Amino acid sequence: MTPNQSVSGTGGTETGPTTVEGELRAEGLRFAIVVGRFNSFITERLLEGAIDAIVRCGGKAANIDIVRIPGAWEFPVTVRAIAAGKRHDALICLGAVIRGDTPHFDYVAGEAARGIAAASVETGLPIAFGVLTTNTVEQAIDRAGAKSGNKGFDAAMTAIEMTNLLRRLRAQN
Ligand code: INI
Repeated sequence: MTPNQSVSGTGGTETGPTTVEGELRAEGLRFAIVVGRFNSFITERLLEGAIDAIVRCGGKAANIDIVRIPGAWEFPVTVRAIAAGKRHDALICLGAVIRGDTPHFDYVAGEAARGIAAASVETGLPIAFGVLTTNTVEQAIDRAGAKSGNKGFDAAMTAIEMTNLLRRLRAQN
Protein backbone atom coordinates (compact mmCIF):
# COMPACT_ATOMS: atom_id res chain seq x y z
CA MET A 1 0.00 0.00 0.00
CA THR A 2 1.43 3.40 -0.97
CA PRO A 3 0.27 6.73 0.49
CA ASN A 4 -1.61 7.31 -2.76
CA GLN A 5 -3.82 4.27 -2.44
CA SER A 6 -6.81 3.94 -0.19
CA VAL A 7 -8.60 1.00 1.29
CA SER A 8 -12.37 1.07 1.21
CA GLY A 9 -15.41 -1.14 1.53
CA THR A 10 -14.80 -2.74 4.89
CA GLY A 11 -13.80 0.17 6.99
CA GLY A 12 -10.17 0.01 5.94
CA THR A 13 -9.34 -3.42 7.32
CA GLU A 14 -6.57 -5.59 5.88
CA THR A 15 -9.14 -7.83 4.20
CA GLY A 16 -10.99 -5.04 2.41
CA PRO A 17 -10.66 -4.13 -1.27
CA THR A 18 -7.97 -1.74 -2.45
CA THR A 19 -8.88 1.30 -4.52
CA VAL A 20 -6.31 2.94 -6.77
CA GLU A 21 -7.10 6.42 -8.06
CA GLY A 22 -5.26 9.28 -9.70
CA GLU A 23 -5.02 12.51 -7.74
CA LEU A 24 -6.10 15.84 -9.17
CA ARG A 25 -2.63 17.33 -8.72
CA ALA A 26 -0.75 18.87 -11.63
CA GLU A 27 2.43 20.12 -9.94
CA GLY A 28 5.38 19.46 -12.21
CA LEU A 29 3.27 17.89 -14.98
CA ARG A 30 3.85 18.96 -18.60
CA PHE A 31 0.89 19.21 -20.95
CA ALA A 32 0.34 19.71 -24.64
CA ILE A 33 -3.07 21.10 -25.49
CA VAL A 34 -4.03 20.58 -29.14
CA VAL A 35 -6.72 23.02 -30.24
CA GLY A 36 -8.74 23.00 -33.45
CA ARG A 37 -9.16 26.39 -35.13
CA PHE A 38 -12.43 25.30 -36.75
CA ASN A 39 -15.31 26.79 -34.72
CA SER A 40 -12.72 28.80 -32.78
CA PHE A 41 -15.41 30.81 -30.99
CA ILE A 42 -16.08 27.52 -29.15
CA THR A 43 -12.61 25.99 -28.99
CA GLU A 44 -11.01 29.11 -27.48
CA ARG A 45 -13.49 28.85 -24.58
CA LEU A 46 -12.54 25.19 -24.16
CA LEU A 47 -8.87 26.22 -24.08
CA GLU A 48 -9.54 28.78 -21.34
CA GLY A 49 -11.30 26.09 -19.33
CA ALA A 50 -8.45 23.61 -19.76
CA ILE A 51 -5.78 26.08 -18.66
CA ASP A 52 -7.93 27.10 -15.68
CA ALA A 53 -8.21 23.46 -14.58
CA ILE A 54 -4.45 22.86 -14.82
CA VAL A 55 -3.57 26.00 -12.88
CA ARG A 56 -6.23 25.31 -10.21
CA CYS A 57 -4.65 21.87 -9.73
CA GLY A 58 -1.22 23.37 -9.13
CA GLY A 59 0.15 23.16 -12.68
CA LYS A 60 2.18 25.96 -14.24
CA ALA A 61 1.22 27.85 -17.41
CA ALA A 62 4.90 27.62 -18.38
CA ASN A 63 4.51 23.81 -18.50
CA ILE A 64 1.72 23.98 -21.08
CA ASP A 65 2.42 23.89 -24.82
CA ILE A 66 -0.49 24.94 -27.01
CA VAL A 67 -0.55 23.42 -30.50
CA ARG A 68 -3.08 24.81 -32.97
CA ILE A 69 -4.43 22.74 -35.84
CA PRO A 70 -6.93 23.54 -38.63
CA GLY A 71 -9.68 21.15 -37.50
CA ALA A 72 -10.57 17.91 -35.77
CA TRP A 73 -9.46 15.77 -38.71
CA GLU A 74 -5.86 16.78 -37.94
CA PHE A 75 -5.88 15.51 -34.33
CA PRO A 76 -4.63 11.94 -34.95
CA VAL A 77 -1.46 12.82 -36.88
CA THR A 78 -0.72 15.73 -34.54
CA VAL A 79 -0.99 13.78 -31.29
CA ARG A 80 1.24 11.05 -32.74
CA ALA A 81 3.91 13.64 -33.58
CA ILE A 82 3.71 15.22 -30.12
CA ALA A 83 3.80 11.84 -28.37
CA ALA A 84 6.92 10.88 -30.34
CA GLY A 85 8.69 13.90 -28.81
CA LYS A 86 8.26 12.37 -25.32
CA ARG A 87 8.24 15.84 -23.74
CA HIS A 88 4.76 15.77 -22.21
CA ASP A 89 3.02 13.80 -19.46
CA ALA A 90 -0.44 14.20 -20.99
CA LEU A 91 -2.16 15.57 -24.06
CA ILE A 92 -5.53 17.31 -24.22
CA CYS A 93 -7.46 17.55 -27.50
CA LEU A 94 -9.94 20.41 -27.78
CA GLY A 95 -12.23 20.76 -30.77
CA ALA A 96 -15.79 21.36 -31.87
CA VAL A 97 -17.40 19.31 -34.62
CA ILE A 98 -20.91 20.54 -35.31
CA ARG A 99 -23.33 18.59 -37.49
CA GLY A 100 -24.25 20.18 -40.81
CA ASP A 101 -26.44 19.13 -43.71
CA THR A 102 -23.96 16.62 -45.15
CA PRO A 103 -22.31 13.41 -43.84
CA HIS A 104 -19.04 15.38 -43.40
CA PHE A 105 -19.61 15.50 -39.61
CA ASP A 106 -19.56 11.71 -39.33
CA TYR A 107 -16.25 11.35 -41.12
CA VAL A 108 -14.50 14.14 -39.23
CA ALA A 109 -15.86 13.28 -35.75
CA GLY A 110 -15.48 9.53 -36.22
CA GLU A 111 -11.89 9.62 -37.45
CA ALA A 112 -10.86 12.17 -34.82
CA ALA A 113 -12.24 9.98 -32.03
CA ARG A 114 -10.78 6.76 -33.46
CA GLY A 115 -7.39 8.32 -34.15
CA ILE A 116 -7.07 9.91 -30.73
CA ALA A 117 -8.13 6.71 -28.95
CA ALA A 118 -5.67 4.61 -30.97
CA ALA A 119 -2.82 7.03 -30.33
CA SER A 120 -3.49 7.00 -26.60
CA VAL A 121 -3.68 3.22 -26.35
CA GLU A 122 -0.67 2.59 -28.58
CA THR A 123 1.62 5.19 -26.99
CA GLY A 124 0.41 4.69 -23.40
CA LEU A 125 0.10 8.46 -23.04
CA PRO A 126 -3.07 9.88 -21.49
CA ILE A 127 -4.83 11.85 -24.23
CA ALA A 128 -8.05 13.49 -23.10
CA PHE A 129 -10.90 13.81 -25.60
CA GLY A 130 -12.24 17.33 -25.21
CA VAL A 131 -13.77 17.35 -28.66
CA LEU A 132 -17.40 18.42 -28.73
CA THR A 133 -19.55 16.55 -31.25
CA THR A 134 -22.90 18.28 -31.28
CA ASN A 135 -25.98 18.56 -33.45
CA THR A 136 -26.26 22.33 -33.03
CA VAL A 137 -24.19 25.42 -32.32
CA GLU A 138 -26.29 26.01 -29.19
CA GLN A 139 -25.33 22.60 -27.79
CA ALA A 140 -21.67 23.44 -28.37
CA ILE A 141 -22.00 26.84 -26.66
CA ASP A 142 -23.70 25.18 -23.67
CA ARG A 143 -20.70 22.86 -23.27
CA ALA A 144 -18.06 25.55 -23.69
CA GLY A 145 -18.72 27.49 -20.51
CA ALA A 146 -22.46 28.14 -20.60
CA LYS A 147 -25.28 25.91 -19.27
CA SER A 148 -23.50 22.55 -19.29
CA GLY A 149 -20.12 23.50 -17.86
CA ASN A 150 -16.87 23.65 -19.80
CA LYS A 151 -15.76 20.40 -21.42
CA GLY A 152 -12.24 21.79 -21.84
CA PHE A 153 -11.99 22.11 -18.06
CA ASP A 154 -13.35 18.56 -17.68
CA ALA A 155 -10.90 17.17 -20.25
CA ALA A 156 -7.93 18.74 -18.46
CA MET A 157 -9.10 17.34 -15.10
CA THR A 158 -9.31 13.91 -16.73
CA ALA A 159 -5.81 14.29 -18.17
CA ILE A 160 -4.43 15.14 -14.72
CA GLU A 161 -6.24 12.26 -13.02
CA MET A 162 -5.22 9.73 -15.67
CA THR A 163 -1.58 10.83 -15.63
CA ASN A 164 -1.39 10.19 -11.90
CA LEU A 165 -3.41 6.97 -12.10
CA LEU A 166 -1.28 5.48 -14.90
CA ARG A 167 1.92 6.39 -13.02
CA ARG A 168 0.64 4.57 -9.97
CA LEU A 169 -0.49 1.50 -11.89
CA ARG A 170 2.85 1.32 -13.72
CA ALA A 171 4.75 1.69 -10.46
CA GLN A 172 2.98 -1.45 -9.22
CA ASN A 173 4.07 -3.54 -12.22
N1 INI B 1 -13.41 20.53 -38.38
C1 INI B 1 -13.81 20.72 -37.09
O1 INI B 1 -12.98 20.73 -36.17
N2 INI B 1 -15.13 20.92 -36.82
C2 INI B 1 -16.09 20.89 -37.80
O2 INI B 1 -17.29 21.08 -37.47
C3 INI B 1 -15.68 20.68 -39.13
N3 INI B 1 -16.66 20.68 -40.20
O3 INI B 1 -17.85 20.79 -39.92
O4 INI B 1 -16.32 20.56 -41.35
C4 INI B 1 -14.29 20.50 -39.40
N4 INI B 1 -13.85 20.32 -40.66
C5 INI B 1 -12.47 20.53 -41.04
C6 INI B 1 -11.64 19.27 -40.89
O5 INI B 1 -11.41 18.99 -39.53
C7 INI B 1 -10.27 19.42 -41.57
O6 INI B 1 -9.56 20.48 -40.99
C8 INI B 1 -10.40 19.68 -43.08
O7 INI B 1 -11.21 18.69 -43.68
C9 INI B 1 -8.99 19.66 -43.77
O8 INI B 1 -8.32 18.43 -43.56
